[in-house]
Amino acid sequence: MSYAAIFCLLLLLSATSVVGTVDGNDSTTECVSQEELASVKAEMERRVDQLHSQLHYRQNVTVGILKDHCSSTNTGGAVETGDTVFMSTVFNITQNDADIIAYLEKVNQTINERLDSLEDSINSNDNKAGSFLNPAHNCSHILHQHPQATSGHYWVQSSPGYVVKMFCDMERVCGCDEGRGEGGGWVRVANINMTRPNENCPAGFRKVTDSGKTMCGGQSSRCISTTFSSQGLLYSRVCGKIIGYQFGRTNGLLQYISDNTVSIDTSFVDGIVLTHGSPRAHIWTFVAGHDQISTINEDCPCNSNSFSGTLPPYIGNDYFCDSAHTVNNQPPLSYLTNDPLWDGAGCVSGSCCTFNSPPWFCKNLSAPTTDAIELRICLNDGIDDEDVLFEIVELYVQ
Ligand SMILES: [Ca+2]
Ligand SMILES: [Ca+2]
Repeated sequence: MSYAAIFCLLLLLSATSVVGTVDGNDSTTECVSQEELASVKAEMERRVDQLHSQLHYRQNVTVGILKDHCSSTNTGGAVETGDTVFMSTVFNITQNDADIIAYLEKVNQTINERLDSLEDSINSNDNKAGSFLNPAHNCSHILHQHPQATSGHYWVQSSPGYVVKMFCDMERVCGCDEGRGEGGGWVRVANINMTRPNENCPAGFRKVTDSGKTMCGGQSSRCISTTFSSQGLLYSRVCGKIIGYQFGRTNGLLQYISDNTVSIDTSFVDGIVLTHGSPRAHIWTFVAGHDQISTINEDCPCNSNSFSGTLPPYIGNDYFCDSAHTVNNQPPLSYLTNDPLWDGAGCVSGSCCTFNSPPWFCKNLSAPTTDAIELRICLNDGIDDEDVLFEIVELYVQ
């Protein structure tokens, strides 16, 4: 390989992010295999050594030695000291090609800066679990090996032979665990926060701004879906929260209560449904009840003992239910941004919007899986009549 080609390759290596941070709704998944990693590392180290020795040589070798070298490899033209001599030697070009030499010098400098940076990065993290060169099985593994590890981005092994950088929460993020020894080590797989500037909704979801709130809403009379990959990580627990808003006259679980043949695959609820796998396995449902205080079947099931509906067996008790309406009449057709859904706050007397202690849910799955988590907003009427919107989605697996 020619020096020019090596320099080009080095530039490419140092200028390109070979791996990406995967987080939340970032659909860009860039992985690199262990073999590729080891190969890149070995090549980096070899070239760092090579480049450093070349630079050392360039800086210290005497003009006499260079003259000898050039006279045997070049056309025997006059040589000068320093960089020009080095470049004319290495690239077999004449020192008169000043522009080329200046350009190559610039390239050379850029490569060195980036190699130094890479070298620092490699050396500083070499032996820690969850580092670039020592990826962990999962976040819990890191916490087990380093009980004082703090929350942040770590390298974990995803599908066999591949690693990916993910956010590990080392605290009891969802409050699912009693103590740090047992808790922590959750991998964040979804992180949408519409209060951040320029945050986008997943494809297909309506981006709505009203009363200073930016939200992601559904579509008329159906479920719309997005998925969050586990990056191949095996998990058996899911926790997280969704903070949402209500528009108009949502009807809770009325669709299922009216027709108990309605399956998990259709709009059995006005709300948000989390599932995994195919066929869908239920994780958690976020029900948007009609209002907080009436006792009809379109309100939250826990609002009153007089609730007469049968809940979908596929959701069991794994749900939150909330409404932003606090009066028992026809709510206005507007966005109710003054009272977020599923936050466990703003609950009026008689309401059960604290059922299951929102905002954080914790779910133990029946079996470990690597499935992506699917989020659907489901509505059974038009968005001129009702909508369910989310502002924040945070999901973790362990
Ligand atoms: Ca409805
Ligand atoms: Ca609330």
